Amino acid sequence: MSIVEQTREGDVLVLTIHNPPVNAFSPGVPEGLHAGLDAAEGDEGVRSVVIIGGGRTFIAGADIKTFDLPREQAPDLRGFITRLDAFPKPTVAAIHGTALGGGLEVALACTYRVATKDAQLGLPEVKLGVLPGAGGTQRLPRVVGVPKALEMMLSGNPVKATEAQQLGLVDELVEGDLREGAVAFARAHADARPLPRISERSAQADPQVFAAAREGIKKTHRGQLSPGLIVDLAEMAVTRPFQEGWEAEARLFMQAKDSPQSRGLRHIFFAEREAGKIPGLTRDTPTTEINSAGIIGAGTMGGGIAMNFLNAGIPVTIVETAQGALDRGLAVIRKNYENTAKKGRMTVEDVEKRMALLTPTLNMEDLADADIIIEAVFENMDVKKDIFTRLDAIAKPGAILATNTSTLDVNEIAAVTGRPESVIGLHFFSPANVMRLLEIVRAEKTSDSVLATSLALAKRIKKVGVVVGVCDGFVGNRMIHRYGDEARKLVEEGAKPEDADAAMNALGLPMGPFQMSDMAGLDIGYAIRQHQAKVRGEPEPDGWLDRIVEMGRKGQKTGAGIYDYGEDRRPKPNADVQALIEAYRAEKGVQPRALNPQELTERLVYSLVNEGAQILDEGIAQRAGDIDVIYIYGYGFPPYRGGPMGYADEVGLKNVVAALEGYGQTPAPLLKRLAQEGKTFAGYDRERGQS
Ligand code: T1G
Repeated sequence: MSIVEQTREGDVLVLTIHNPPVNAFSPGVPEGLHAGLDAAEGDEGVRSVVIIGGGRTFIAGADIKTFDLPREQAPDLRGFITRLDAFPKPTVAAIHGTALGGGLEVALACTYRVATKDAQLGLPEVKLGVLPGAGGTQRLPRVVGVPKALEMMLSGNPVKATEAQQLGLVDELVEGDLREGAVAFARAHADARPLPRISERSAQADPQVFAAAREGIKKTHRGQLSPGLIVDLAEMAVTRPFQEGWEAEARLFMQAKDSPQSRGLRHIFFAEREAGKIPGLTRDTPTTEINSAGIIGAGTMGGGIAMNFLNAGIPVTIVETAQGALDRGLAVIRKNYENTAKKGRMTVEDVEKRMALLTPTLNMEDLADADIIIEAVFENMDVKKDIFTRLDAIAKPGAILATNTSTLDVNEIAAVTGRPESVIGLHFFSPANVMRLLEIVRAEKTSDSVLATSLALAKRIKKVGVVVGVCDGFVGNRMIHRYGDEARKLVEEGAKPEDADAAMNALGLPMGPFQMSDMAGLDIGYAIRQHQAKVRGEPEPDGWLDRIVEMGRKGQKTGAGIYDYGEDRRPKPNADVQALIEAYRAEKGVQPRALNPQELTERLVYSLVNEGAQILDEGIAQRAGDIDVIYIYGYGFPPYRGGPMGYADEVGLKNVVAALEGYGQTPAPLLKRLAQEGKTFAGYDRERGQS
């Protein structure tokens, strides 16, 4: 079957696109559509045309995989749209699933648009660091008005077909069979003349709208290129003739597409999808249905984890050791929901529906029938071993036994049970009901079925699941510990904490290393450093940051940590802390020196890259792309920078190695080798069939 199938329905020609999974505008699609238009144009018996997607959706956009093809090899979406816009017979876009990006742009160049009511229409290009490059910036404002068009193009979020109809973006909602409805609509409008063309309309707007949009993106899209270009093009849709805006759009699209930011965002788009692919796991790998969950611990983590299941409609039995702790845990969950309801993001009924799915208990035996049990108690190996020993006797056969540990050895925990194949790590990030990252820690004996079930569960509870191996800190925290070590060293050498934070803020991270430590709680890092020193048989740490904790300054939660925090919770440098740092340097005989933003940025980011390379080499992470996904969703690394490994690829691994060596540091062997071979981390992933 051709990638675009032509079917005559009387005097209507139906062009059906068959390019699974999402009917992207890939090579072959424009050719097939042009052939369809040729057939329609050349046949007097055809009075109108329907364009419809086969399978689950309309065209979901240009084929992102073709962005870096030489121009002459890339599908010519603009050329097709130019022809479609001028086509002499009525054309109808029949939309189901998603009409996104170039897909919506094709629909906008049709005479009419009909859709099923649950279809979604949007221009998400900004999420890829580009802009609607096939007429969207010029046609959408002419249909829905400039404010709505700007909202859609800058957020990248789709609208439902019901709203699209109210906006005039969809001409008719089709109940029942979309194809039949579209053919009937095409037949009924076959004589419409002159053909209504969006490109012939004009758009009006108060110039203030653009000034406000430019102000807004300074906050919502700090440091990004394409949002400003989108505003400029939307303004041209109002102030300039269509053709001029259309041509400017092509130029600015290429500028955005060739930017490091777009390369970073496209890398993350595919990396996020690759992360869910595990060699050996296929669609046939057996999985178990998760219809109930048990959670041990109703503290911050346990409560947050529970909310993810309740939000997905999965009943939860939550266990604590004392009634007070249990009551407090439930109260926090309810409060979180009530706050969300106050913001209008859920109804009071939703709150009650979720709370009704939650069963508190003091008896672990009440977890006997749970399909999955997640332990979320104090980070202590003996406590966890005791719990898993008891769980082994309580949980039903086939139940998944998961630990939420953030660093401890999952193999050691599994070993106390008689069912290590059912044990896995599910490392949620705090706040667990908000952070989307879930590190799925595959222990040596974890079965494929338990792993596949955990990956499916991650999707169901709207988490980005990334499979990692067992080591101290797995992937994210192991790297962040190195990053924290480097940050403390920078201060020892002469930097102010606020300089290091400013360097990371400038790179696009919402928080630098010290802002993050203060938020997490300095005592947590302190305890981890003590634990690691003990495990390694090293002397008790006594760094400047340890001394701050010993002063009782534990971070935001005590209103004072590295910084002071007032009512506005904004970090303010503290003179005593600065004095302690200076005294510490003197005691260690360090002559402080000025460190410029470049050194601060390179040493902080490359500490992540270097540890990431080592983690990759050890097989603790499957892909460099997985590490990037972890840092985007777990640590706020800006997606338009591509994650730490993607950023290193953009800088060039040779330059990263030279910088590390320049700072007297030792590049990880894999990093050194790839740099010497002129390779990239992305290429390394591809070489190993991992992307
Ligand atoms: N191009 C190439 N591959 C795509 C693709 C696309 N546009 N969209 C999805 N895929 C692949 C994806 O990598 C995955 O591959 C499979 O399809 C299923 O995707 C000129 C320039 C449509 C809502 O940004 O938002 O048009 O892993 O897992 O969860 O102005 O895919 O199976 O090998 O995401 O059901 C604009 C991006 C492009 C839409 C479906 N369009 N896609 O979600 O499936 S730029 C987009 C999505 C553009 C024009 C500009 C989602 C989806 P694999 P999936 P899903």
